[in-house]
Amino acid sequence: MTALETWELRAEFARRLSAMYGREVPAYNTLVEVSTEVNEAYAAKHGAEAERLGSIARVTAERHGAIRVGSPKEMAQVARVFAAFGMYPVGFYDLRDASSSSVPVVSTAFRPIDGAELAKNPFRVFTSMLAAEDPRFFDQELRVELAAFIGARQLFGEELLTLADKAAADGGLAADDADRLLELATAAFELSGDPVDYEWYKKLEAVSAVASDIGGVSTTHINHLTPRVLDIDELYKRMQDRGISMIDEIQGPPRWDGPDLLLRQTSFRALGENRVFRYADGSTSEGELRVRFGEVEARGMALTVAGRDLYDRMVAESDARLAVAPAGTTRVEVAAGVWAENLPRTEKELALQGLAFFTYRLDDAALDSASLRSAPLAGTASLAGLVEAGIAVPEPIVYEDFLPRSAAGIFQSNLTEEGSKDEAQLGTSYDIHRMSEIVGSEVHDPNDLYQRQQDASIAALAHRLNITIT
Ligand code: OOG
Ligand code: NI
Repeated sequence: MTALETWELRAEFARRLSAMYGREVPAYNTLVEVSTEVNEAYAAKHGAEAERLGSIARVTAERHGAIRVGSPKEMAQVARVFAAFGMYPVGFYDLRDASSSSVPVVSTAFRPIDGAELAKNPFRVFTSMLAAEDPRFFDQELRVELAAFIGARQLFGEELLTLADKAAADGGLAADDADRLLELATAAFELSGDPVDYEWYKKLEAVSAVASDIGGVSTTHINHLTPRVLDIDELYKRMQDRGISMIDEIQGPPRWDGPDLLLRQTSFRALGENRVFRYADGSTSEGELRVRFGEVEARGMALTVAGRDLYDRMVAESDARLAVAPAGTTRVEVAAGVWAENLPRTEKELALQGLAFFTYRLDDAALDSASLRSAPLAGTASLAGLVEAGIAVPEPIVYEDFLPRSAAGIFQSNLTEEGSKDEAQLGTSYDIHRMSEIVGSEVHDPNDLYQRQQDASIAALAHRLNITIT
């Protein structure tokens, strides 16, 4: 029997989770179906351009999942499970203070970090940990109860963790072990039919529906699984046409006539799912919980730190203008205007202004052109000069990460209650370093990963041209 390499394990893990989630939340299958239709239509219309930010094969298989755990111990364990699939922690998101909506979690995303691995299968999972000791959300009594409840449960069994460690150490597994790993890992994220303690669940729900979803039950589950689509506005329309009502607007950058940037997402509330509740007197009854939803996303180019600063300023500017705009004006309309005023409309300009990350391809035809042959490149050349001359062609690097404000918005898409938060208290502090300690390995800074990819391509170009690029 043949062994499975890490990326094959990852692709199969994503497939199995997708099959499971489709059985659990049938609207997800509709979403995947409509996404596939939209992608096929888009590819037929745009040809090779459609593959500028990833091959059609990659985009069709592409998913991100979202899961939520309750403690540093659970976070460290889930990191071992994901490492088996070549998925490593990238980025730190503190959603406790994200804009107007606040959720009592801190998060990272587990994903492949190397270009070749991403191209083979980019499966990623946005993973949130309940900030169960943050006094702004949980009073002393609840903190003690939460720690006891979460401390007593086991989300990931020993057999799963041992197999995961083996897969990570060996870069894959023999077929039998691979099958067992996949079976156990998928099952760990299945919605449990175990009875839910009604009073405990409701007590947490009064603080936050996210807190009850995480700490109110003794297992974890996929919260959503998100396909990638090439035209999210078209998808939004087609879903509405099918009678599935989406949240009010698409999160992230507005639609505009320049290149796709960062990440645009939208979601719909899933239907209630049957759960069994257990009451204080020991009796049980059937009930319903609405905790999961459908989400879809369009991915664009990764922005540099300067580009991201500009993006954040444009978001703030859009908010400010919206606040004084005539009634009925939408955020998206306002934002589209702000973008048109502030952003260059071509990849080449974004590259020249250092606003987005690129790899650089050598255009041999441009290099061979007569004028260049008569005046060969000197010992050094500027990247901008090479781009202007058409010798170095910028190819966009796709954004592989998440946006904190959109994430907070997505969290809200199945919440009906506001929840409560005591602003007078001081929050517990978390950052990317603390998250690295919790996870047990370095949480990568996404900017470093994009920068490394860009630098490597410039170095390769310099090597081929036998010059120094400044
Ligand atoms: C995660 C929400 C964030 C996204 O795509 O931004 C997220 C969650 O609901 O657990 O998935
Ligand atoms: Ni998501």
